[in-house]
Amino acid sequence: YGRRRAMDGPYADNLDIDVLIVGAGFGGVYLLHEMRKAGYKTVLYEAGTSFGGTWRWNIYPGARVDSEVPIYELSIPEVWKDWTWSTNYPNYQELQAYFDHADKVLELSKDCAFETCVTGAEFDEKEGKWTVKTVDGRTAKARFMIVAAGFAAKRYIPDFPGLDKFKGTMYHSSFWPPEGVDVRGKRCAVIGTGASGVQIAQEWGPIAGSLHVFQRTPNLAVPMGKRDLSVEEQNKLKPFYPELFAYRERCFGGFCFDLDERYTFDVPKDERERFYQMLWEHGGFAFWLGNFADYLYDNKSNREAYNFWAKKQRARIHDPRKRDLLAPLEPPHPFGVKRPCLEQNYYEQFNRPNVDVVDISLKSGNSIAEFNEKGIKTTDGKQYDFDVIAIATGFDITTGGMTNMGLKSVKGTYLKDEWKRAAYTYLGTTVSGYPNMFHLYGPHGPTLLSNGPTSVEVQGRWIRDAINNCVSQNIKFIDPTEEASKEWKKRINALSDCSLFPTTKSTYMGGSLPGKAFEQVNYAGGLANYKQEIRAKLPKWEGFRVV
Ligand code: N01
Repeated sequence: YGRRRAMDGPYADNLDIDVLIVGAGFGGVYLLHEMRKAGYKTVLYEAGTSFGGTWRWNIYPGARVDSEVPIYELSIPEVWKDWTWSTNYPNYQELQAYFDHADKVLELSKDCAFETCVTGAEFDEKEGKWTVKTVDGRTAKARFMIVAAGFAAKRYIPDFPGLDKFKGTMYHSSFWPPEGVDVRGKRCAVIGTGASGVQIAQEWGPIAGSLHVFQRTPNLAVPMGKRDLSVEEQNKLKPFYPELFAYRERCFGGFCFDLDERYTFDVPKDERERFYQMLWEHGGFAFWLGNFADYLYDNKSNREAYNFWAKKQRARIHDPRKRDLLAPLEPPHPFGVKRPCLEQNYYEQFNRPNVDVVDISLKSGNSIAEFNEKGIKTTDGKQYDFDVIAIATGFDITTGGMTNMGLKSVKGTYLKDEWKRAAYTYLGTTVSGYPNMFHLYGPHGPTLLSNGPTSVEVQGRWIRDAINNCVSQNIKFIDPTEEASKEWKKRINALSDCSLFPTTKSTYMGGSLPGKAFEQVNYAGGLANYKQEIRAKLPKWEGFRVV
């Protein structure tokens, strides 16, 4: 927070406004635009230095989106009409440029305070306003607060013994230095094989002196299907963008394809294989959220999909030991209950003599014993010496952004304490005891099971309409009841419990943080159903205390 800014406009102390938004990613941009269109005096606080949210923080080597454009962009015509991409899966640099473009055409910056980190917020029922405090001592009052902090706002670094002793270069994937790290010829390690770890490994394999990937669970990664996009191709499609953006809201995952309505074993074997092959060749999440309807619910169907995946990926790995670790014959967990990473040449990296995988799975009994001056020692007694280590162990996923900003309820309790045992929301957009506070792309929405911009727009419009209703109906505040929140929690669990998601510890089930509640934190019934469910509650404020 070193850079001084003029302490006026959105940076001023003692602001008194209609709406305060926290977070400048897709959610923040969409809602700032919507709130201003509706005529509300709105200010956005962002801890980083510009728009882009996760795409400003996650600038590790190879960081690239796993959802295809134009599906992965906002439906705001002023933003898309003059924007084109170079590829269907842009990297973080291009995504940053997209956000700069959105900032320019929508003139967003004038209402944003960057390098402004929220450390506390509480609502005064008498006044009907939030008081929000920032790390540098500023205060703002707002009638409505919108938390758009995303699912990856709080990074997670495991408490490895001796972590501070390592003398080489070490960064968490979401805190990478903008100038980069030169790994040419160096001894490198990647800890973690989520999307971040896989992407870093792909970049480092060809240039590092050596690369060791520490793998606790193999990533069941699928081919990305990245290709160049021409300006002509995109301009030809633009007249259809409005329909495309409407259609994505009718699909399970907010993409432009859906789960196939057929059940796996209703389809003859040959046709089944052809279907899998077609999904595979399409690339991206087609093999995940375009697969047979039953495979996320039924073990046998899931195994069939897994077997196809294993056959495909095993064929790419030459060394039998590495093959069995990276793409085992026996599934480490059902396919798709952890988000599959989209890879380009991840498996081929392990055919290089300089690249290896270190098995630290629970099954192996091996794990990281300690970090030391030279590198990492594992519990099987081996010492690995490194120059550079990438910690790609993820985040305090989904709930971390909200529990990390000092939110205090009207009962005097803190959200971070309330959610220690389990997270409760109502509709994935509000929390009981936090009146006139809304959140999006966080707990209990379709979030990690969906395409980000689609979720953001469905929830964003709901929030906009809720605020408009409060204002037009002269309501001081709305607050979801505890009963309604408990019912919503039951709904979240019921949707998840009939699926295979609860079989596995994953980002969907709360993430890797030791001690964090093992619970479904996403709405698993599909985005289209979610949209209908939440919209139905709005006209009569069903489930809300209205004052
Ligand atoms: O983090 P993750 P991420 N010792 O939580 C391992 C999205 N994203 O930063 O699976 C050793 O997925 C952990 O092991 P295990 C992404 O989709 C998208 O990669 O728990 N290892 C796992 O392998 C996801 O939703 C994009 O057994 C430890 C890894 O660390 C979210 O962001 C790019 C460990 C963490 O994987 C986060 O992804 C990047 C320990 N103590 C991210 N603790 C794209 O759009 C954890 N691990 C492409």
